[in-house]
Amino acid sequence: MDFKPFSPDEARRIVQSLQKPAVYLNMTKDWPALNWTVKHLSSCLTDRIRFRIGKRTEDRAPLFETECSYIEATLKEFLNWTANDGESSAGPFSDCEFKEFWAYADYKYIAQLFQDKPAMFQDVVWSDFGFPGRDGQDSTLWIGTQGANTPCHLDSYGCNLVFQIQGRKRWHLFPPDDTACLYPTRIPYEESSVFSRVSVVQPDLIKFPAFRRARPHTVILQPGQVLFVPRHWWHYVESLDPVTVSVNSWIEMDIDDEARVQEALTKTIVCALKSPPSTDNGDHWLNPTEERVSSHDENMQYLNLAAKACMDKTGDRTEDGTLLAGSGKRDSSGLLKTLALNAKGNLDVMVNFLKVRGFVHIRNQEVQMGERLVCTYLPMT
Ligand SMILES: O=C(O)CCC(=O)C(=O)O
Repeated sequence: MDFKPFSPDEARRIVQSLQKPAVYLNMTKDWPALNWTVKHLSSCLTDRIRFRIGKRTEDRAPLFETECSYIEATLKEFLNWTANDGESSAGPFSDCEFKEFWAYADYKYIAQLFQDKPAMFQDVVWSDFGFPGRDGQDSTLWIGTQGANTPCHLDSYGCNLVFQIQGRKRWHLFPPDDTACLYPTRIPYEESSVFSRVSVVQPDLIKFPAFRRARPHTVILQPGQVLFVPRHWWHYVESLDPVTVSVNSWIEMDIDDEARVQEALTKTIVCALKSPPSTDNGDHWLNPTEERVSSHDENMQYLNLAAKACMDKTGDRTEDGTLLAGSGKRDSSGLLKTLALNAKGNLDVMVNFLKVRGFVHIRNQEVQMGERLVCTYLPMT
């Protein structure tokens, strides 16, 4: 087939209206990024990058990034390791038995990786999907071995287009309505990701019985195909072939304004609960993708900005022009400044605030127990 099955406008309309995952075929034949095999990329990118390492054996608990080991190596060394012939140098991978471990250079911003080769950005042509100007600069790159996987999570913002370049990946997708069956948690904490406590390929059904009711949509994504992941669909992703490469782009949506407020609130709560030293806080709760723990003041600023942007759009203000209904000290400009919040202390203010706004629902007992944490969030019913 020489022509593309959808015009950019048609492809975009599908992205904006479809509520189920879908795979686009025959849309990328002329994309230069089809040549982005690891072999090709290893000649463009000679710096060391960080790989996440895991054991190939499946566990009944998800392997979160907080529990992985990491190796910094070049793509050449990675490629030599995957060849597994013992002839060429695998650098830091040499200490890792190829048959036993997988490696994943995941979630790498192409804008950063190839900042000295900006011409490469145009190799990814999202304008074919009706997003003019969107290219590799707005995309992330994922390079893995067989068995490399991303624990089940949902992305708080936008929807997602995923271009498979080398090897195949199996995607296990679950609709947003299955959220309760997936036992959501914000620990490990990463802004914009809600993780599931269930290992979806080896579920512990004694611990997570409701998972039986989850409705997986499974698809194997082949090179050249583009997967559309609608907003708030959960996904667990595993690499099936010896080497896999994919590129994705999260497409912002108007409704993200609200999600930004939810995320800012969640961040404020999690940091407030987990930052103080306590017996509950010995775990590695911060996902390695987060640079550092932000201060309460920073979180409040972030929350205010998010709320302001959201309310400015919806025009939802109180009489005196204050943006946020509810409690909490305010500074002279009416912005929320502090909330009574500490690890074991009074969360009522925040919980009430959340409920008033209808943004999130917090399971009160879990918050108050403060053991494992903490605040799962569920859509308000
Ligand atoms: O490819 C993967 O391993 C995960 C990708 C992912 O989570 C995403 O694109 O949102």
